[in-house]
Amino acid sequence: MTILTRRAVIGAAMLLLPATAGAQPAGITVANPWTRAAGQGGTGAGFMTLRNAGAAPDRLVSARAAIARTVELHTHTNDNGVMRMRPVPSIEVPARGEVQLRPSGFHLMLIGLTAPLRQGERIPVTLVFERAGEVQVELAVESAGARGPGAGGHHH
Ligand SMILES: [Cu+2]
Repeated sequence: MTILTRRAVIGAAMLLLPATAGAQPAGITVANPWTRAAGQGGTGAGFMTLRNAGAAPDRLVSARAAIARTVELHTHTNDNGVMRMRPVPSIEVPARGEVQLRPSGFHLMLIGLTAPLRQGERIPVTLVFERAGEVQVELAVESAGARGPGAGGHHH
């Protein structure tokens, strides 16, 4: 019993360290990360605001999530009135500025969900920045038709 407890405490301490180390020197902060409910095997989209407190621009170059086979960076383009998604190699976060990932704009595409995204859950995602390195976020799962963070539950 004592050994089990000690292991649990050490395990929890080790889990906390990378998240803290990744978030602090970054200059990057993330506001309102959210996603929509989606089914297993399908795709999900991740939205958030990326803020850069640093004096140099940074860029989001990749992302990964345990719940998705792969995560791509996408944007939307208006192709003669038809909105289409396409992958982009990176998303720039201007110096002392911010960029929005939102419906009809930049977003994370979670492809090949290994489990459903259920409303009310939080989905851990690792963002990888060119300068800031890895930043951990948790997407709050809103309803399937939600248009913004924290808004999904109020429509029904
Ligand atoms: Cu997409």
